[in-house]
Amino acid sequence: MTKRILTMQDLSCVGQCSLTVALPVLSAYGVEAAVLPTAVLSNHTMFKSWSYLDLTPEIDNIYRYWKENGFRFDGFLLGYLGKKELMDIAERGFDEFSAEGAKIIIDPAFGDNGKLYGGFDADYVAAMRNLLRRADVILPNMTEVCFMTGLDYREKYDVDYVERAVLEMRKYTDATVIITGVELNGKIGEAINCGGKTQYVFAELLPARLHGTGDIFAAVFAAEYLNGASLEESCAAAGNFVGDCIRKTDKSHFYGANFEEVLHGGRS
Ligand code: PXL
Repeated sequence: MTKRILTMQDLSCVGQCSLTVALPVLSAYGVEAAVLPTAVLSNHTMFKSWSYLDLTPEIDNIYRYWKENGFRFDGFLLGYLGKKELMDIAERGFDEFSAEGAKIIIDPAFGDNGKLYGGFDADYVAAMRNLLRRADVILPNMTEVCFMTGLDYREKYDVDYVERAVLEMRKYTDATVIITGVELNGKIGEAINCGGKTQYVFAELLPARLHGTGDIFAAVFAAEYLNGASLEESCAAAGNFVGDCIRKTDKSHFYGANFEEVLHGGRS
């Protein structure tokens, strides 16, 4: 049976991130994608200005009809939510709409490169950290781990630092911790920890850092994982896919990665 996933994140009308990434990627990977848009933005927040329509007030209504129609989801993929009030709403969603054995995958999606995205603060970070106790798998990057745990953020680090980051994160959740975008020994990859020894999956480190690659990674990972791939296989598939997207992205394109051509079969 085709798996059905509910992805909760914003809809940025322009910008190749969150739902405009998750929907096509999940579908192309053979997963039925349902959406809970948390907000509509004119464009993502790495542009110089943006509008923001909060959709939180509509969600009660949406949930009411989902309940009436008896919808259930095999998985949840959470990304950029936008407001801390959405954490409770997400928990209600898990409680009311999980199919048996449903997997909850959360990408905290509030920061990168040592900084919070525009509009986020310490309260949001704390609320996200609290939500992570409900997850089966979490996909923070190093910036997000540091904000959530108080670990000092570093541009350059060694494997001991990554192991510390994993242990710090484990204090807040029993979920599988997958730290994304880990750079070690000239490669980039993921540190995967389910409580025992940390496993690493690496790919080629490319010179470009593009916006939205975390969202692409999360969507591929979630689809592969729900379809039965192991954690390592899902990370490898997602990491390689992101690498291909970066290679396909024109140098003059500054606001996202070219995942479309890769989905379309790598046509250049
Ligand atoms: O890619 C994460 C993301 C998602 N949604 C919005 C964003 C960002 C990152 O800045 O601004 C609106």
